[in-house]
Amino acid sequence: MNSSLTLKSVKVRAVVVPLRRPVIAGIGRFDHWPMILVDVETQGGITGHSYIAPYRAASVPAIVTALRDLGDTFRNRPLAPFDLFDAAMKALNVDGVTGVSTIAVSGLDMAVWDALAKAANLPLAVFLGGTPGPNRAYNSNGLWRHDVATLADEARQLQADGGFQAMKLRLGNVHLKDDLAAIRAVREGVGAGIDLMVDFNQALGLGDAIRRCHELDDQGLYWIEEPIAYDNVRGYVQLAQKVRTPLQIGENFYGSRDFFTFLSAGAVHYAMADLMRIGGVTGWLQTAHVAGAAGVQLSNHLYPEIAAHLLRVTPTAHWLEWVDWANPILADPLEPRDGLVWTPDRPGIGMSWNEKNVSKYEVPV
Ligand code: SMN
Ligand code: MG
Repeated sequence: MNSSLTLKSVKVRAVVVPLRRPVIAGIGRFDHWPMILVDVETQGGITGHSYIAPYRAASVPAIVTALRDLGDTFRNRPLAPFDLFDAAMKALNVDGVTGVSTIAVSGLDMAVWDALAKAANLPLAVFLGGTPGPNRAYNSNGLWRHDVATLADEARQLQADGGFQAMKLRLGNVHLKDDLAAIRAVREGVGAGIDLMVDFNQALGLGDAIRRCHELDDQGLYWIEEPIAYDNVRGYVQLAQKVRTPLQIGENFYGSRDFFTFLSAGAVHYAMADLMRIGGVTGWLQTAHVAGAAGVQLSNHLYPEIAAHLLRVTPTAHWLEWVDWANPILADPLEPRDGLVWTPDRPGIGMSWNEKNVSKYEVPV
């Protein structure tokens, strides 16, 4: 083994960047976007980068502590992501294999894969056996549960900002008429031809969800996302049997086993994986191959910079969720064109920090 490909140290910093449009959804309101920046330094001098966006600023210290501990634990270990993933999950087993444990392991894992692909001088997608190329994307940068009067304009902006023909609207109003008004406003803004996904962010109880999904079934929606609590397997099984519009779930799955649990119960139409919860690149690959075997189409949740590589090696790759929230701290942000996000033709994930802005937004941890 090339001894330069060993882990020397893990540097962890935190930033809080402003959001152009506050995130307002069934799970809460977020005005700023905290991110933990992970730099895995290797003996050979190559540094791998990743970031974790844990929504809540108050959650940052716990994840940073876990990441620093993983860095100390695996100092001088070979940069072998499968082995590190396995050892790290086992080490954190006593804290439970969801939540902070998986989030920290995911951050380490993505940066390790980045360093390895950089050592091979290949974009991550190529390192993993695929090709760089276009990913069909929907714009998720807005259409939160704001005042309905703002939605048509915002939809037009989302369409223009990258040539998108698909976008996601957040629903979960108390009354059906308000959800219908929101759908109507978006279509007034950008026409009926776009693919419109809707996301309830777990806002409904099971009975209300059955009712609301039926009421929306003739709206021509592309998918209905997370109508009920994310971990209600039995509820999703019942919904999956009853609704005509495909359901989308998975952004809150912790690890590939959660996906397998929902899949084998018959709860999944479409699936998505969030890189900080699914287990980074390693967890994504495990999940993607189970999804491939099942023929279930897989999208990403957030982290478009990494998804632009991983969807290229996903047998049932579906949509790339485009958000630009990390752009302020990135040196080379991705630029969607014609509704497509291309894999960057740079070694590794192809993501480096805009250090000037990192200093500007850095918070102590
Ligand atoms: C979402 C909610 C909250 C923060 C980020 C993203 C949403 C989505 O569930 O699927 O985009
Ligand atoms: Mg969602």
